[in-house]
Amino acid sequence: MELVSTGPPGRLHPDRLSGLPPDVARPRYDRTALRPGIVHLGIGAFARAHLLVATEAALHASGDLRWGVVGVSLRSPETQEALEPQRGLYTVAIRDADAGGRPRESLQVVGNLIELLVAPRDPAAVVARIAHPDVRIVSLTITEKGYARDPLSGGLQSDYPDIAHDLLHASAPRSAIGVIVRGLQARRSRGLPPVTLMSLDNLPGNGDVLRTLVLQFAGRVDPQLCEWIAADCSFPNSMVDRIVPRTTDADRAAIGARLGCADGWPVIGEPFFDWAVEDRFVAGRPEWQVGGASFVTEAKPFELLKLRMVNGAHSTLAYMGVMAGCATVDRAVAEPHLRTALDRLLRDEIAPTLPALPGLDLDRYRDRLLTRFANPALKHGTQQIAMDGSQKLPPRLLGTVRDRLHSGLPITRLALSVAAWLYYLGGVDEAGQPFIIEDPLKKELADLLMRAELSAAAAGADAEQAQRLRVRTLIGFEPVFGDLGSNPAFVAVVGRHLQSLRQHGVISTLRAIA
Ligand code: CS2
Repeated sequence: MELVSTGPPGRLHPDRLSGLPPDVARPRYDRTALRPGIVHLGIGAFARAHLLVATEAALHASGDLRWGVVGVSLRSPETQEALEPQRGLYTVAIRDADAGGRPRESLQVVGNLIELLVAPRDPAAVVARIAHPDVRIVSLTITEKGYARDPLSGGLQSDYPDIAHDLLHASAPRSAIGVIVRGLQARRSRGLPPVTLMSLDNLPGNGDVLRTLVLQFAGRVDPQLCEWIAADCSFPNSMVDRIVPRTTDADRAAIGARLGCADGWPVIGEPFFDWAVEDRFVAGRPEWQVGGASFVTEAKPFELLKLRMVNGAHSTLAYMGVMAGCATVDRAVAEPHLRTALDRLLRDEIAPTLPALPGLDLDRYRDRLLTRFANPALKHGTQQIAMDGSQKLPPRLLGTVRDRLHSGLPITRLALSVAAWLYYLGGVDEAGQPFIIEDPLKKELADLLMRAELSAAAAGADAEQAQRLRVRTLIGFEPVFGDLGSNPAFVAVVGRHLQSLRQHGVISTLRAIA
């Protein structure tokens, strides 16, 4: 008699799917027939709560099983280690509260993740996957810092250690751009058709950014490869939106209890889902519209809307929230002064910079955004959003600042968001609790803060002059602020806010500019 495997004891596993509670959604297609149509680089929580959920809906609706996902981690083996024993199955928990404020949650086990690779462990396997005949799309969620993009020129940072390594060594690439180009090189040398390269990161023109970097890298490797990629592969821009807080051990325990078996890495998300993607797929795509995607001719206006409204507001709440002792976003927006200030920032300074989009009601968008932030079931950590500020400020806040300065419009509230980041970089909240700053430019930022203090001290007893020097030094940091450092109006207003934050704290400062 053949033994039926049930996987590791008590663990989510294909053999346990039929025994899950009836209210847990699960794959209704033959998982064993899935083909590896998509290679996704950066298989973290966001992709698993967004792209893969839309892909699951498409698989259910169309029965087209060419769109299984190969998930690649570019750094840590944690996702693979958690999901391999589950054969790639994992749970998505969608959480909000009912009208009475009681938390509610719906669970779905997603089945389209068919293989997990860890690039540092086996880079050749990742390159081989991209060069697999069944693969049609390579997608990415590698966060802003994963692109190795020079903040000033917008081009490839070729002295970035992983890029420098990947340019020199054809095998064993480490960077996302290196992995992609080596994968495309292998495809071309095997005579395989081109693929679509799709960035899902929070960058304006994310597809265009990816295209520039990939072509620059490929041009250094082989000009003919570069021409082939430029002519035959496509790089659609896209806007993605779903709040996905980091999974905690308490989430794992609660979800495991509902499933009746353990899930090593479930993901949490809000009910809201938005995805506008340019319909430029050279080798086909899943029917993602059934999972909530809109196919558009131009995604940039949607990206601008989302980055400036959702992410600009998020970063503002994060820096002010951390400093004022609000550990989660819902607690930050429950603070009346913060909520009012955020509402006015969105309405008065951000919304007027956005291009009109047919059918979009910005007031409703703003109201819905504040409701999303108030979701008490998400427990989205302000520190999680606060990380990588040097990468996030330019696309989220500084573009808006530039547009308004260019039109001679006031930037009082935007400048306060910028000052809140500088205030946060001090590393101690208003209750005196120190915290760790996570940022790829952490060392540069620490040096900068030190330089700012030294120049302030050198200015002697005049406190105002010292403050001006401090702020000028900080805003003179070109990788973040670019030319804004030489704009006296910007420097002056950020300086005033920073001084107020340091002297009176977040809430009193907000009260004063109400
Ligand atoms: C957040 C985003 O962590 C962050 O920086 O602002 O991840 C945000 O939750 C998503 O972009 C929402 O779509």
